[in-house]
Amino acid sequence: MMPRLHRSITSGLLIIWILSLTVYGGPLQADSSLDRIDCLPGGVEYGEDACLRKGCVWDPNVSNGIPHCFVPKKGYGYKVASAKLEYGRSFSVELERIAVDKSLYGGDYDRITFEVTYISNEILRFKLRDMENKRFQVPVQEKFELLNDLPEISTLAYKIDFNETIGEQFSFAIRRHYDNTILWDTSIGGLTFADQFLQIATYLPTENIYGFGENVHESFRHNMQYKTWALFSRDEPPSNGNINLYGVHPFYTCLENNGKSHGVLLLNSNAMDYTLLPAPALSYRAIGGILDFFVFVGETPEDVIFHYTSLIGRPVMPPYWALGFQISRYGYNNIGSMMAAVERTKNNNIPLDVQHADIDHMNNEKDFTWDEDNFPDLDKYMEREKEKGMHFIIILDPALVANDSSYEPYFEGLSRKVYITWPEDIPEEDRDYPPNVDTSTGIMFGKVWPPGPVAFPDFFKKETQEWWVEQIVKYYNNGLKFDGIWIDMNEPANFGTNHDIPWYCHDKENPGVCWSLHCPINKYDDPPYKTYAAYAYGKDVRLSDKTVCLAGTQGNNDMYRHYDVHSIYAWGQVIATLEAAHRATGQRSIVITRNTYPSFGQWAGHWLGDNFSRWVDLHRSIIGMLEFNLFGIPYVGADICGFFDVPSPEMCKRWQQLGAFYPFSRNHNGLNNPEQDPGAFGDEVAIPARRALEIRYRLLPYIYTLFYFSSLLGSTVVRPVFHEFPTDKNTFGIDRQFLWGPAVLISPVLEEGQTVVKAYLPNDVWYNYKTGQKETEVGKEIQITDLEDPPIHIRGGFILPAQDPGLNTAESRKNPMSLLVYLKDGQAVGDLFWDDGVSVGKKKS
Ligand code: MIG
Repeated sequence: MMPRLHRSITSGLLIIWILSLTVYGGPLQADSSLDRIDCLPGGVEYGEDACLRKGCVWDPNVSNGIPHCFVPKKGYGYKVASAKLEYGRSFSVELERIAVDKSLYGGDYDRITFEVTYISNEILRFKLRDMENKRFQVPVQEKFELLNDLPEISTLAYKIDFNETIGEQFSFAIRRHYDNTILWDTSIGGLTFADQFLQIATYLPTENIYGFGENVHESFRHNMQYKTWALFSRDEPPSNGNINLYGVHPFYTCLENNGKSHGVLLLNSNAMDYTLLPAPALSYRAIGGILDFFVFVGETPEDVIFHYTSLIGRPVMPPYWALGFQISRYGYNNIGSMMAAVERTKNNNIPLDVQHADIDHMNNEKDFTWDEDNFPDLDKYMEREKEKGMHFIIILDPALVANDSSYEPYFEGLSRKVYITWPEDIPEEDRDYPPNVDTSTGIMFGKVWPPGPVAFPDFFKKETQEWWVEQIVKYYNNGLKFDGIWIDMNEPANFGTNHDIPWYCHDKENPGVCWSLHCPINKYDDPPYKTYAAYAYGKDVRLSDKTVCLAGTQGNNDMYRHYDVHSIYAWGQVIATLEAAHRATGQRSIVITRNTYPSFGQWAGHWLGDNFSRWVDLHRSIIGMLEFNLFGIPYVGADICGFFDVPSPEMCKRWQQLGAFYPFSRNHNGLNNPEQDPGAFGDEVAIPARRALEIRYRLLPYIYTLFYFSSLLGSTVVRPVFHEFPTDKNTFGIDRQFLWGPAVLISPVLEEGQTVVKAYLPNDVWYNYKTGQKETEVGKEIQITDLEDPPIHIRGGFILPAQDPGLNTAESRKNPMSLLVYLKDGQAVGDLFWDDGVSVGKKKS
């Protein structure tokens, strides 16, 4: 035993030692293999020589994805080069590069600026940027609601500090003011600011990390074992691996040890990747722009989304009918099979609100046309159905065919110069043009669905947005009376880029058919570090794969490179499309978009893309849906019963039961598959689908109210269980169950032949929805064996507004309403938002 005095001195010293570490240093890492910043990511050139040439450390003795070659923590990065300058709510300091002989990819900046701004009490912004402030910065921030209206500051929820001594290696720490929890700590090293390679890394307070996308994460809570994921929008089905899909969301949330939570946005739209390290830690690599971060220091997890959406903008309020069930398929091919699907659904008494029309309803895949041979009187059919309460959503692809002399929308766009062009710095002879087009336009043509070369509208131009709105309104007035718009292929997708024999080429002798866009070699199409957005597909794949050339120019006066704005291609498109839909229909309308980026939820919802009829896709759809709720895009759902491949009746039944709880609930099918709408299989699917949708329709007033709160406060509609129980560790990893708002817990069947659902009930009062019985076992996993209907529990203390279901929302809205009251300690509360469901309303200020 130590004498008392001695012991207190020892612990006093210990406290000082810990403090000195937490102020400027990282948590002590017993095992340095847990926090390695990979020095040769992508593995293009790998080995000890390559490692040492970059000035990194080589360790041959590790496995399991631990980097052999890593950036040294000390002696690499930047040092403090000036005194801190303070201005009101911001400060800045200059930094100077250390170890000028070491460069990972060349082009390093010798001096940069670290700039910190207190946006609000809960939102901190910090930038690492070029001193001249000339590099590309993400334009979507123009429509960030909060930045246009900064609140007063009173007490900051955070602190940020760094060792200000000139000449000291630069790193900083961000702490929660309340309890000093370190939220960010960049002493892990690796800071790099080069023309085409920006890297930053931080220790994290816990392993409870959620978000980032759009990727197919196998679990909602991140795997921290050196998992790297790509971020660069791409026409890529949700399949396997660390690939990136259609949208980009460099936003994560972290649940701290005491139930408090924070979120972090990296506002960068260049190609990127991110790695989760076991320390726990996180590293980012981007190949353009600047490092522009926002930290949201909330209280609860929901509070973080409230602050996040206060910045990026609150979600759009969908019309009531858009919460009804929807059917769709690529390849009805004629009006008869579309009508048959609608009739099958109705004849089975399955509630149905929306019928979609995919590109096969168009005339040769041309926007603003329809195929009057195969879809005769589609306009009249739509009008008849709409009288019965149905609604229609039509698809639009961005690229327009250029070689059809009768196609006015293209030529109107041409005269208004709305298309993406080749840049002046790529000489005429290096530009790739399809045969028989007018090359004097300078347009960068590509190839998508229509037969012939296409041009890509550049929605960063005001002129393009106006032209797009006019086309849509004109089409509504002269063509189809749609209610909502589905915008696809806006990553933007191009077919066969850089492929000598593209997949659509069935006649190699015919260059008019087999031409595909080939991008010349240049710094944008061939950056020194290509990110996992390319490396995930192989060492030789270029970033322009499946899209247009990154050297292309966009924006007024060609102010942007496609390289910088690729992943936000659809930004101006979602804004213009919603505006056009409002103008055309005079009503609220809905837009669903495939490409998304932070803030897009202000204008649109999202479907999770071309999934497969596989059991694992049911589970993954829950993860995707939870993530998009964190991203401020709560109107989301996966294609029920799967897009590619053929579902078994059992799978389609279980998927209908799950999909009845997607905010965007649509059964959608791919080309050439057998019919899979819920009426197509007979009673085995039709009856459970109807019963599940009747629950949805009964609870529509509740979910509509959740959307109202979401549009007002950003709250999630589909909610991770831990958002309501942030101190219950058992909830942190749950991704096979989800909540609707605070009170409805859905525990779906996700496996083939499953006879038992193991559902965790957090420690609270829960009622079985079907039986109305109060559960006796809580705070543990229960076994549910009645799987005839989707297993649902309602939380005590809540009142759910409800309405008897109808065969569509026009019908259900005429039915009696009721309040479902679930008591806890003899009490319950609830909310109801109710309106006509279609008025446009005013944008909140
Ligand atoms: O490359 O329009 O994700 O929902 O049915 C396929 C046809 C193009 C992809 C969309 C899908 C849609 C399909 N589209």
